[in-house]
Amino acid sequence: MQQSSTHNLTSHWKALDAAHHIHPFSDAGALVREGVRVITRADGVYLWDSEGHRLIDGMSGLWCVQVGYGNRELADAGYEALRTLPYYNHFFKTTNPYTVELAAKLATILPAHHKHVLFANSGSEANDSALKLIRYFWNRQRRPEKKIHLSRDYSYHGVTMAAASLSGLTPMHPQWDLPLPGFAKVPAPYWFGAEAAGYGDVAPEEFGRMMAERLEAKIRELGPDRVASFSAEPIQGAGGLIFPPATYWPEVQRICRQYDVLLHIDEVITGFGRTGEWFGSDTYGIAPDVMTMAKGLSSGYQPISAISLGPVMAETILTANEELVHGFTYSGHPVAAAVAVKNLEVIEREGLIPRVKHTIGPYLQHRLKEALAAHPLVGEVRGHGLLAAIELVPDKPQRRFFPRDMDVGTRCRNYCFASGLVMRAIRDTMVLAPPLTISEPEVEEIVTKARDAIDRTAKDLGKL
Ligand code: PXG
Repeated sequence: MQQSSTHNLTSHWKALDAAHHIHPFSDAGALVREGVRVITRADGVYLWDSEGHRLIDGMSGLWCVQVGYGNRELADAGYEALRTLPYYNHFFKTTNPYTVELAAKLATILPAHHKHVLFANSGSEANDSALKLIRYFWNRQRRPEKKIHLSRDYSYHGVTMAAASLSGLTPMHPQWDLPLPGFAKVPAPYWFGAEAAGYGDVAPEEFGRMMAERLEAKIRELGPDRVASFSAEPIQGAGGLIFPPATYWPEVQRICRQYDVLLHIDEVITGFGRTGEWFGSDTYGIAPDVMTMAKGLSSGYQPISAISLGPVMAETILTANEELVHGFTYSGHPVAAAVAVKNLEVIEREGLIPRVKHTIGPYLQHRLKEALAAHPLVGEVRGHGLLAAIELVPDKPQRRFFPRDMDVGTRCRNYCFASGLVMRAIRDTMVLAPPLTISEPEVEEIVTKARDAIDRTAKDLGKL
């Protein structure tokens, strides 16, 4: 590289990116026209781009950097494993210290007596694997007709053929002729959107029960003998941060038990302290039959995911007396496992989870409500732990939305970026999920910048 200034390097990288790199979830033509931002460095809760601009990362990357960027201990753990055992697999009656340590550590923190795990490399692979294990379970139980996988509208479970089929975000389907056969959806417990969706002005508790009843009705409609599983995030993340009313999960669990439907909980976003407990299942008192996790497992420092099994599924698989014909080249990769072990140690030693539960989580929620709940553009500020959402709406007293083509959320997101804040827009819901290590002054910076971006958006719309 001959370029002497950062600016020259920036245009060099942008040109290479435009020429050769296809981005996830992006319009390639528009990206080339509008250009990309080159992120070159990160530390704590901050990112820097190639032109030296600093951004505060209100999203922990993609909901994953629990311990913040630049953690030296995680880097050293990875380096040590890279030098000692950069790769080996688990196929030929072999294992390695890093992977077994991680499995054993997970067994001490997982909910609902989960003591066995399989490893994969992404949330999508974990969910794909979970569905295969569910199918295998029912085959072993000699109930092969139980094959339908239920999940919810607005859910996000990943992009493989099965995980995208499971996902309820409808734009994920038409380009790929999905969902595959054998997938069905039920509505999400999205109380803020209930009125706009035609459910009327129901109280959250009542709405939680109504949505659980929808699950029961769907199981009866399809036939309990045909329904294999219900997959759900404890709190729906990429679908717009949907926090279920308190009445929802107890009813859903009762229904799954009553109809012999396996409960698959997707903890890819809600795991590893995000809600102030190890898992969202702990927060909501959920006992999953099978659970999937990724992201915060390694704080995103390495690609690794896991599938854990409760006693019922574990017993069936462990006593099958036949080869389980599944596994990836990189299942339980030693370097990724070493980083994940260190990550869990840091989360525990630094008390990050009690911090989310008792101090920094409540602080973020309180400050966002204080700064934004009365704002004329804001319909609701909701959150739990270090997950928060701000609904931008046209008429404050009513739970109604802007027309989609106004793209109010994107406008606000662009103002955030311009002022050095990464805040995600999901439709017109602004979303925050900062690192678990964030300090109070850093929360203040997010709140000030978010408020400023929402003010500017409101002014554009003639609402301020
Ligand atoms: N389950 C959940 C709940 C997720 O949030 C996945 C599975 C898939 O994980 P992988 O590692 O295969 O990407 C996810 C991923 C967003 C966004 O913009 C969210 C995710 C991924 C990319 C973007 O909110 N979540």
